[in-house]
Amino acid sequence: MSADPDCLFCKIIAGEIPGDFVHRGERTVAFRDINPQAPVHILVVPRGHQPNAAATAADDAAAFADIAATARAVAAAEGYDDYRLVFNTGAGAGQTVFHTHGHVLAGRSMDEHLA
Ligand code: DGP
Repeated sequence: MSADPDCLFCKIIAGEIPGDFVHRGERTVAFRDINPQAPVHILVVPRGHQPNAAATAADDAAAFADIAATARAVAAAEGYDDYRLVFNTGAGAGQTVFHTHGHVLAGRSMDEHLA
């Protein structure tokens, strides 16, 4: 599986930078966001480096199934059946770390609209 030596999330996956992991799987990992926006804010990250969700969709669509399954599992492990799964895709959409990741958000009202 490819890794980018300059990528923050590749470094966290490799253990070069600490992460508060809640899941380490064959194809995905999950760790807590350093700047949580909800009581539960976990990043679900495919091990293989892709710059964003659009690239993953183009090159490894099956990775989305892995991400979705991991998101469900980590939310359930935190005690939540209801959660939000968000992919910021591209700098214009607010993406700041260019390794595909889904944000799992839970534990507060998600009633507000997205835009
Ligand atoms: P995005 O804006 O969608 O690219 O989200 C990137 C997220 O990554 C953002 O919510 C903050 C989080 N983040 C940035 N640096 C670190 C870090 O070093 N460790 C952890 N756990 N999260 C980080």
